[in-house]
Amino acid sequence: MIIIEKTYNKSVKFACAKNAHTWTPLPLRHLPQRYVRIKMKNILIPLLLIYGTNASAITIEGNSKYKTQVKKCLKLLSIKARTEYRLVKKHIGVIYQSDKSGMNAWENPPRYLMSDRTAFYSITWCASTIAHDAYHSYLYQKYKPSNSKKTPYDKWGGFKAEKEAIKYQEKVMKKIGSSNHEINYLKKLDGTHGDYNKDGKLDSTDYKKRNW
Ligand SMILES: [Ca+2]
Repeated sequence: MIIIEKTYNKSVKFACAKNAHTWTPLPLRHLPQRYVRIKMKNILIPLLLIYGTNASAITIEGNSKYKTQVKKCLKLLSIKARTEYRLVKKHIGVIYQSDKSGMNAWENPPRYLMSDRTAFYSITWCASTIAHDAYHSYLYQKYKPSNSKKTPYDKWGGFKAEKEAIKYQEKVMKKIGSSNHEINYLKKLDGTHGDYNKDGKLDSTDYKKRNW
C-alpha cells in the first residue's frame, strides 16, 4: 500500500490510501503506522516525467519497418542515456526516412533526415547518430542570431561543430553499449569525413555525394 501525504496547513494532514480499486482520502491519524508515507513530490515528479515523455514524443515518418527501428533506438536512448535523450527530444521534432542522412535544424520542428543505411546498420549506431544530429540542432539554436535569420552553417555544421558532435556521440555510444567496432570507427573520424570533394568546406555539393 502507498500512502500519499499532504499537509494543508500546520495542523491538518490528509492522506490517500491506495487500495485495489480506488483512492480514498483518509485523515492520517486513522492510518496504521505500518503504512509507508511518501511525500507528494516523490509520486508526482516520476508521473510528470512519464507524461512529459509522451507529450513531447518525436514524430517518425517512414515505413513501418523504419518506424519500428527508430522507436527501438529512442527507447534505448531514453533508458541508457537519459540526459542526452532530453536533448534529443528538445532538438529533434521529426525523424524522417530519407535517401541521405542530414539535419534540417532550421525547420520547425527540426527534422533529422536519416537514411536506411544509417538506421539499419544497428540499433546502437542508429541511436548514436540521432544524438549526434540532435547536437547539431542544439548548436543551431545556441548560435541563432536574434534577427531571426538562419544560423551560419559554420556555427552548427562546420568542422568544429562536427568534431563536437562526434565527441557527444562517443559519450552516448559508451552509455548505450555500442560495440568496440562502432566506437573505434567513430574515434577515427576527425570531423572532415563529410567533405567529400576535399575542398576544405562542407556544403550542398558534399551532401549530394553522401552515401549515408
Ligand atoms: Ca567540400
